[in-house]
Amino acid sequence: MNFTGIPEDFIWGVATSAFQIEGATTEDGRGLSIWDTFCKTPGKIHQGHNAEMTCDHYHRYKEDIKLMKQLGIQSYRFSLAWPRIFPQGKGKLNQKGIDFYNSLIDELCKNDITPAITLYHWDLPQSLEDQGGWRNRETASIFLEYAKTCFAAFHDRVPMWITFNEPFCSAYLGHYHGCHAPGIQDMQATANTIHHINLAHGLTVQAFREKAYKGKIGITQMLIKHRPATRSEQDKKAAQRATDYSSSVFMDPLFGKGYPKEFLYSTPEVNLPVQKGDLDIISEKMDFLGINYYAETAMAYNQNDPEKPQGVESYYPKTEMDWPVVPAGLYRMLKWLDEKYSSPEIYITENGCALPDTLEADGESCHDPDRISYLREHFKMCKKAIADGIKLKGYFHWSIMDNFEWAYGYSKRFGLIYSDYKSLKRIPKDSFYFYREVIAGHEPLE
Ligand code: IFM
Repeated sequence: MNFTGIPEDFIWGVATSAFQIEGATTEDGRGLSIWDTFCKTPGKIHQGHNAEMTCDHYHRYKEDIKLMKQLGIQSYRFSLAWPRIFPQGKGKLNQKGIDFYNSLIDELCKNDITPAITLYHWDLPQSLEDQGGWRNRETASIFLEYAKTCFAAFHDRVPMWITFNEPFCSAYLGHYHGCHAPGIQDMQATANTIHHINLAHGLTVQAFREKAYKGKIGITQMLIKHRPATRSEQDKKAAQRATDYSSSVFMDPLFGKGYPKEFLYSTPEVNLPVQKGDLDIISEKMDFLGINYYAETAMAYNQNDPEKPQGVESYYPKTEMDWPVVPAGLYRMLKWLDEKYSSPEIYITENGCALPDTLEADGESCHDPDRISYLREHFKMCKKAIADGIKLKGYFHWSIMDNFEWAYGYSKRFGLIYSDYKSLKRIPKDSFYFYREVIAGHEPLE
């Protein structure tokens, strides 16, 4: 009996990424990534933290899979570290990298947990960055070769493939704001990155189709569908413009709509380096769309600079990331996607919150009631969307355990499991047990 009201075949999972949990950054032939370099750049990461050890998942993956089994998830979404497989990004393959992921995948299968692979979660090999990184069109073809190698090695056990995680972050945070690797601040570099990642995605989907692999392939987007602060036409336009900037520029070309005109008009100083045939490649049909939902923001018209809509305050509580908790925004987002992009099959490939979690004096427990209510409210929105007929097929919580939160280092905790970074002990939080009840079908999500 399932009391949740969410269909039995809905996939419940958790998500991580290689750089954030693996550690072992210099072991078994792994090459450097742009994030290794960024961590060494003074002032870029909170208190100079790095990911050399992080959760040491590279050595402890069996223990972590045991915890996943206890949690009862059906699927585990993780990323492959490109520099573990091709230390220089291309050329000589590192067999030990392939061996590690084979062992991880085999262990998951042994435990009846379906592997879901993300090919790129931000750790570009440093030697490719040295040749222009994502600003260079050539990187898209090199990515394709890497992706083909991964398909050939793992396709027999992996039914779900995600080409890219959150191109938004690689493009804007990495190349416009400069707060992520490679730390560039240039709008033309951002536009090049957007287009070349979109292109790499399309080439990869085509290659997957050519081999007729059995699994499904899609992409994960961090989308922000901004809502207008008021009903005024100007605020509506401002919200639309902000959405074009953050989301439609990634989504529209994937769904055969080209780049949003508003984006092109409002950034006349930059050129999207589109060549003949690119848009056809980019819009190669995917099997599903992955979305990472964390927050929604209200946007208002900016009198001082009409081209730059401004975010406004609202009443929602905020997480440790200062992100407003807006469960209804998830529902609005799902509706928007369903309507605008002709009802794609959707997975929520990340959702979660950073909270000021602390261990109890016994060192064995961590009470996180706010995460439980966060989850409950977001699950209710999933249920509502499914009831509306939206093809929402699964949910992956970010994250199974606290880990290296990029520029914030270890200062933000997103896990269902508390990570003690000194002892490397993993301590399930109350939300771990709550999620287990949901997955088991016991929690009426009302
Ligand atoms: O930790 C990140 C993850 O790598 C990508 N999505 C958002 C998460 C929380 O910031």
